[in-house]
Amino acid sequence: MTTRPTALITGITGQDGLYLAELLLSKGYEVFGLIRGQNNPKREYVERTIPGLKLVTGDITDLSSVMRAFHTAQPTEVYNLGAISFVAYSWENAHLTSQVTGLGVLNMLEATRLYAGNDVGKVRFYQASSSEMFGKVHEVPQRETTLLWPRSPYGVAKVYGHYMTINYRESYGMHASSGILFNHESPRRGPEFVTRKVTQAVTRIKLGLQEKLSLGNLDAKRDWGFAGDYVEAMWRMLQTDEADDYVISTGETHSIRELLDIAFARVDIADWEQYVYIDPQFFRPAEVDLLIGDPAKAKEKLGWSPTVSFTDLVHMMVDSDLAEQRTLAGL
Ligand code: NAP
Ligand code: F7E
Repeated sequence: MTTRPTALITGITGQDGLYLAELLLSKGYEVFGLIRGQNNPKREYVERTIPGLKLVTGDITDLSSVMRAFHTAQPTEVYNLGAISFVAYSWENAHLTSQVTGLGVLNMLEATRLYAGNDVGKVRFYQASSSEMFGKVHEVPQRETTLLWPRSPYGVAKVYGHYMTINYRESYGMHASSGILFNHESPRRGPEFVTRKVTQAVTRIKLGLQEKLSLGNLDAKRDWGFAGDYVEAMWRMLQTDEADDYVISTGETHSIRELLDIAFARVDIADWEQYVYIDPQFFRPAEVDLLIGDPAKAKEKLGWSPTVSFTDLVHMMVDSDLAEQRTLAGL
């Protein structure tokens, strides 16, 4: 008798958790999402958006709550997406970020190990590592072997989780993989991140609901892809015979200025400079350098490639925000 594959996803209320849950449900998985807090305000939204998903309560900083979730879900695959993920916030909350984004990974690995017992093949593990680990980059483009030199408390915490995942793989023979994901965005991206901040503001300016947009470093560059593509890569990593680490990226980099060009042009505004203001509060104590990933290994070993171009991604987000802002404003 074959058992139905069952996934436990942490970070279920976040952008990637939603896309991954949809993907796995479409593949016939039973899917459990770990949701934290006594009355998480996003619970109703998640339940409405992903019918068929089962929610279990727990917090990745609390090992016994995670163990309880494992016993309820009985997972064959675990995706650890839960984290404090906003880099700017991590300087102001470095300790908390270390607890959640760093030590939370240890709790998830330990829960997986204890749950699997002597049968390490019982459950496979995915860790959401990040291009922020490359920080002060030592090689362009960055690949799996590039030296890690994080430039934010978030990046440091991710490096801890990354090496702990490798350590559990090597120490216990666990099928534990890390995806070193470069920035990925979508209409579900949190509004604190620059792409969504821009697409929301552009549509509100177009509709006469907002007058200006305050930003930080317009010369910053990122390798931006579509979140829907990137969760497919996570799943593929857990279907391989051998666990490993993979860079997931587009191989292209674009500046915030290019993002502004494309987003404003989508709503027929050519002279965006008149709406954009530079506000020093959005500059960071340390920026990462030229982030651009080389996804060759993922292409070769996982058969994975991105399918959405940067321009199409920005158009997708602007179109979605325009519809949402119209509805919210009753237009
Ligand atoms: P996101 O939208 O910020 O979601 C983060 C999730 O983590 C939320 O569901 C949040 O739940 C949950 N969480 C926070 N603290 C938690 C805790 N103590 N216990 C359990 N869950 C907790 O992030 P995302 O963009 O989907 O990214 C998913 C993962 O990939 C994160 O680990 C992120 O660091 C990593 N990553 C993201 C990118 C990217 O470009 N998106 C790139 C590389 C790596 P609440 O709603 O309850 O706060
Ligand atoms: O910033 C610049 C800012 O906050 C991108 C997370 O998912 O990806 C994400 O981290 C760039 C930075 O994303 C504003 O200085 C300018 O250079 O959208 P972001 P991030 O920091 O790259 C990585 C891979 C992760 O792992 C993280 O979890 O945009 N920027 N002006 C601004 N950024 C923001 N947020 N707001 C501004 O006003």
